[in-house]
Amino acid sequence: MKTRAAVAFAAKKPLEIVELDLDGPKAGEVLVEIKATGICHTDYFTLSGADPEGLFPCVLGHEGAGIVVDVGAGVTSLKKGDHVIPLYTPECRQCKSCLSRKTNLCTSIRATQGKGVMPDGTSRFKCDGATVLHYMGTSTFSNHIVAPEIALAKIREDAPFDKVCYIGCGVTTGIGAVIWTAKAEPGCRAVVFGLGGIGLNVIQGLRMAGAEMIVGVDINPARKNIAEKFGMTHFVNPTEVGGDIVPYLVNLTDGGADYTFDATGNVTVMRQALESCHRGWGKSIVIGVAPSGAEISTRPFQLVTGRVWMGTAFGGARGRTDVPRIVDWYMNGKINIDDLITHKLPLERINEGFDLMHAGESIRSVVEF
Ligand code: NAD
Ligand code: AHE
Ligand code: ZN
Repeated sequence: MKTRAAVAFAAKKPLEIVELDLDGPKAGEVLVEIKATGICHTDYFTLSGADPEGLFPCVLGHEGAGIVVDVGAGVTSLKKGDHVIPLYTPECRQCKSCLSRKTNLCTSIRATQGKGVMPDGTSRFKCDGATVLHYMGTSTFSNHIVAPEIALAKIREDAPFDKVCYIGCGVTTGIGAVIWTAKAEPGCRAVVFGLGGIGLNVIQGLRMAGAEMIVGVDINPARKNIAEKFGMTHFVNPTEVGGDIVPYLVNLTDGGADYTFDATGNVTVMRQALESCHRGWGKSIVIGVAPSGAEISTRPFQLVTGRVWMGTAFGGARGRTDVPRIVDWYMNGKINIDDLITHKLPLERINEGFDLMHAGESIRSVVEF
């Protein structure tokens, strides 16, 4: 079939809207019509050329929602007409990682996913006869995709696509980092670095967890009002703090935070986040994705004295199990998504979504097909 997609033909180039050929679903695969997709900073990270796994040409996008159009042989858990959210972290429930119950990082198709192909080693996309690669197993910047059954969460049919697409990454990553990775408890004190599409969901998760103090740190002063609306109790602009931000935050949190979160992708900030944790028990959670070659560092003393450095992918969520629950939270008014979707764009204007992100004007831009 033919479909319309925003294709990244090369790093650092604007996406081009083209008609692609899409092969139908093979065994274990599903054809989905994508109705809406968010634009996450990670899409920009890959487009910028900083992603060591970035391959071109490809169809970016990993924050979508849509409707099942067709299923391949052997697919049992989904049927035509089901509403779904594609999962860049699948949940096969059979691999060593899924069975361990210690991680959400299903490993069953990670190798082929990272090479931009389906589990059989081939791509379903073509442009004028030439292969175009998938991205994160999702490629939600295409109006239609093929994805493995295990990489699709079935969701309720009354959930609006233009809002719940954000659960495909940002909402789940931010809230999950608090409740599943940090396991933050009522009364805790936390610092969130980076108040964008992910960090504001960390703040929302901390409020849900009953945090007593939620400090937000961002170089963009425009983030203060929206972060307060989501539960931030104190705002810190590092450019306004004279000198090192770490002692400032340690003092503000009375000895250091119980939990800190990096949602910037900046390795200097990641170190500040670790060192702003409380001696003896503070946990620092790395969410941000950093460029090829970037490394984190600190004095081992920081860890010897009890701070814990950890990371999270997709907030520790097990997609097929947890994503439908998060959709319910949204539909029941337990979480706020609407106020974070600041811009809506048609596919033809998708590059403006990246411009708005860079200008610090958008929290999330959503493309509707
Ligand atoms: P975003 O662009 O919406 O937000 C980033 C925020 O960080 C902005 O508000 C920006 O002003 C702020 N910032 C930048 N530099 C800063 C600094 N030095 N100090 C303080 N604040 C600073 O991006 P996003 O979509 O929220 O993504 C955030 C990061 O999380 C990215 O690195 C992204 O790739 C990553 N990410 C990781 C996962 C995961 O599963 N681990 C999931 C989604 C996104
Ligand atoms: N290809 C990148 C990896 C980037 C990365 O860590 N991605 C996160 C999701 S970011 C979503 O916005 C993730 O899921 N990581 C686990 C995994 O298996 O990739 C690189 O840096 O190599
Ligand atoms: Zn993302």
